[in-house]
Amino acid sequence: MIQDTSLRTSQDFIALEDQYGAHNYHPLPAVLERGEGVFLWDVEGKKYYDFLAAYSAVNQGHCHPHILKALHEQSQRLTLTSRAFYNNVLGPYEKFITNFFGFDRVLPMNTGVEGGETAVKLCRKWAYEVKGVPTNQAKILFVTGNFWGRTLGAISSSTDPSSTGGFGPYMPGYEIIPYNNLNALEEALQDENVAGFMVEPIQGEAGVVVPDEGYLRSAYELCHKHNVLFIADEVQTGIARTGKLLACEHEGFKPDILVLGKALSGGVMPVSAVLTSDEVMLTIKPGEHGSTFGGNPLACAVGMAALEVVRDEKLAENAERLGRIFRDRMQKEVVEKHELVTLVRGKGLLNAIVINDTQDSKTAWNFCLQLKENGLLAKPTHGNIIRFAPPLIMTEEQLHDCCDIIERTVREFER
Ligand code: IF1
Repeated sequence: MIQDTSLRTSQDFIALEDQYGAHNYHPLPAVLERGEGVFLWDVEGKKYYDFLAAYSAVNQGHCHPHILKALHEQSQRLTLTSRAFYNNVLGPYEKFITNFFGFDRVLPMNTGVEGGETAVKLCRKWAYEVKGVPTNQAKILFVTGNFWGRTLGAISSSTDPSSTGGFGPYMPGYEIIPYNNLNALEEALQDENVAGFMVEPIQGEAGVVVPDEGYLRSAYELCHKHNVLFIADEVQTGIARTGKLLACEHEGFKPDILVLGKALSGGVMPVSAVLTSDEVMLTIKPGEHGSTFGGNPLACAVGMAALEVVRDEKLAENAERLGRIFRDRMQKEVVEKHELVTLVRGKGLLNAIVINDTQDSKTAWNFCLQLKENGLLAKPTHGNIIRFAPPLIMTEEQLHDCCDIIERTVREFER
């Protein structure tokens, strides 16, 4: 509980962050204090639909009772031992998650970006020990517009100047090729030192950019032809968000290395994981990679509960069904009827609309402020794109309510 009784209004809390925090974010002015399911409440008691779901970490909804039960129970027994010793939750979790996603082995980490780093390290190790790439010559391919976090390893693959600017020098051994372009991939794969190709099945940060149908599948096949590992960054698209358990399933293949994060804990704590084959995973030996918190008993208990919710509440099916309704209503009632919005795109419940404003970012920002007034929280990305990604436990009735709010806000805004 907040002890200082002089802190009451949203402005009080915003002023504190402004004074004492780093200015590395520009949040919408909503100060949230409680969440339940698809709803959030601010410190003034105003209720909102959450249409961001903590960047897809809260697919199961806020404070899901099944996940909280696992958190409470495990937190009273054992939270952290480090990997210097065994614990009695890690093994059961490893068995559970590998069966759940159909991989031989898992390496547990905490944040999504650590999952990405782990995947890149595994890929390099495999290149030297299995593929036979000469020492320090391994190359990893990335695509334009990718986003996998904020570490130096991650920003070194970025094409976004706000991620990279002022933070060089960057990691060697990376090559960035155009997204959604199979010719460019095929050309890059001619280099025998290429070890891996890392890609988000749908680009999140870039603005929910869906590649052409067949691109991912063909990219996967090209990689195999050239003995290159296909690394799927499903930190945002995975765990039912796009209407399948994994977005790669839309194109009927299983990546060689899978990176998961975010909803792996339902937003309760940072839990990420890298899943792969015996051949790749066993190239890393004791002492060569790890983390103090990775695989901790609390995270493992939470992770299993979070995945049980996804399975038992059929969240992939719900995301697929509601996503169709959402895009259909947005297309007919917003895109076709109003100039403000030029298009809607996405898969499952990972969607975005594009605001008709290429000059500056103010329109989308002001539109989100108006959505907030009307009881729905969403945030612009890259100026004129607004991501819409509610918790996947949303009901059809709630979704219609949200579409009503968006449609009404567009009408108000155009006046
Ligand atoms: C921020 C967006 C979402 C990710 C993919 C790895 C990571 C992410 C595909 C790293 C993280 C974030 C982080 C968040 C904003 C955000 C985001 F707006 F940039 F696009 F999700 F929508 N791979 N995505 O999307 O995971 O280390 O953060 O746990 O504020 O930077 P992380």
